[in-house]
Amino acid sequence: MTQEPVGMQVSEQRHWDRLMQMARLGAIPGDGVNRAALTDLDHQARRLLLSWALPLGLAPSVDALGNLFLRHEGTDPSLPAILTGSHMDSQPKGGRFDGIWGVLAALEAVQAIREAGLTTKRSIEIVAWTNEEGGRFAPGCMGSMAFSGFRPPETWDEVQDRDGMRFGEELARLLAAEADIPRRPLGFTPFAYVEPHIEQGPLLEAEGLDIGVVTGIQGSRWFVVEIAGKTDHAGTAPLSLRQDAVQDMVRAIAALNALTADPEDVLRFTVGRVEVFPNSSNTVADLARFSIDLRHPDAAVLTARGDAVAATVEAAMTKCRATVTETFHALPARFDPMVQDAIEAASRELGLKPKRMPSGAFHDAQFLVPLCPTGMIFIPSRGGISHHPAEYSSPAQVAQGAAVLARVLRRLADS
Ligand code: HGY
Ligand code: MN
Ligand code: MN
Ligand code: MN
Repeated sequence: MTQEPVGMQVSEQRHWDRLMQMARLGAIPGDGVNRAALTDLDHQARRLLLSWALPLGLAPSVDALGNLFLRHEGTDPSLPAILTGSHMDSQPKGGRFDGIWGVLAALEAVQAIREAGLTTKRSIEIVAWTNEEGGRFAPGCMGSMAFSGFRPPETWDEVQDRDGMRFGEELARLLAAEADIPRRPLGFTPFAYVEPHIEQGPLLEAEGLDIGVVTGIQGSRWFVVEIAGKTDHAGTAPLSLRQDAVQDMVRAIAALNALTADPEDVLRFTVGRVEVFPNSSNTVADLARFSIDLRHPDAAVLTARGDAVAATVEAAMTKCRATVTETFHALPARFDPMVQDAIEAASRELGLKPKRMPSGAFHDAQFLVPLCPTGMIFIPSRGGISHHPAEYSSPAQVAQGAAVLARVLRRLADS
């Protein structure tokens, strides 16, 4: 138990049990999770969350993007609420904590406040954002981007997953399955937003510290590159006459590696998804499609490198035609000092060791920054591992993070 002088009791056992029960939805070998957005597993995870939240008296609601809210009513419901939470969807070969810990920590923190018989002036809304990962439907952060007005909700209706399912149809299926949950308009302005999330990096563990007081998030840009050639017979077509989409893709990626070479090793460049059609060993490919994930903390560098992607790919083409589409652009974000100070103070009050640090991963919080004072609480990730089945934070660490959040929520909700 994390002792709370003010009467709030975060229950380590209850919180851990819920995390492990949720991890069974989409469990994969090695203690991992594969729970993509808008799948039946996602539906089941939302129902499991509701089964814990509704008996507490939290009021559920869902908006047009499927963002799910659970409201703890304050003594003055007219005041802008405190928003807290994260996402429930995972990477295809993800872990048991990325995203979902933030949602369950918010539930645990609000439950600790209510069980202590404490009221708060402002209401507190727990949120589970739709499709943060972008693993099934790219890009990520669709729910928080639509909520914050960054993109209109219909932007992604036609986005398809690898089975040809459309985002708009899958979203409609989810909303139909949750017809029993009251609807709410898309978007509102919170008083503040606090997102608990695992660090997904090695710093806290390496320095023996407990809580990350996140100062900001680096910028991210996603692109999809399509290279169109011509199918040909692998045994008869002369190499000199081929329009081989795979060969030109290889040239394009080599050229992008040169564009993104960075002696300081700050820039991040990832080709995580490659698709080849018709994907037959004895047919020259006429279509190659690959993803680009580019990240840097400096907006100018991210702009310069990202804006050069299309020209770099074009210049690498020998016989094929390339199209480059940008699907995601999140600017570097800086978190509000007031929220950072509240997280640091709560950590120290609990005898924990905090560290101010940036986030290499993007988060829904990035899109709340223009809307309201925003901050994030990190807990350590064992070995810095994430987006991997071995992702792990201990029962004590998840409970400590929830205890810090409970104090931060109370402080903000009474301000
Ligand atoms: O990709 C990211 O940075 C986040 O973890 N989804
Ligand atoms: Mn995440
Ligand atoms: Mn993630
Ligand atoms: Mn995130």
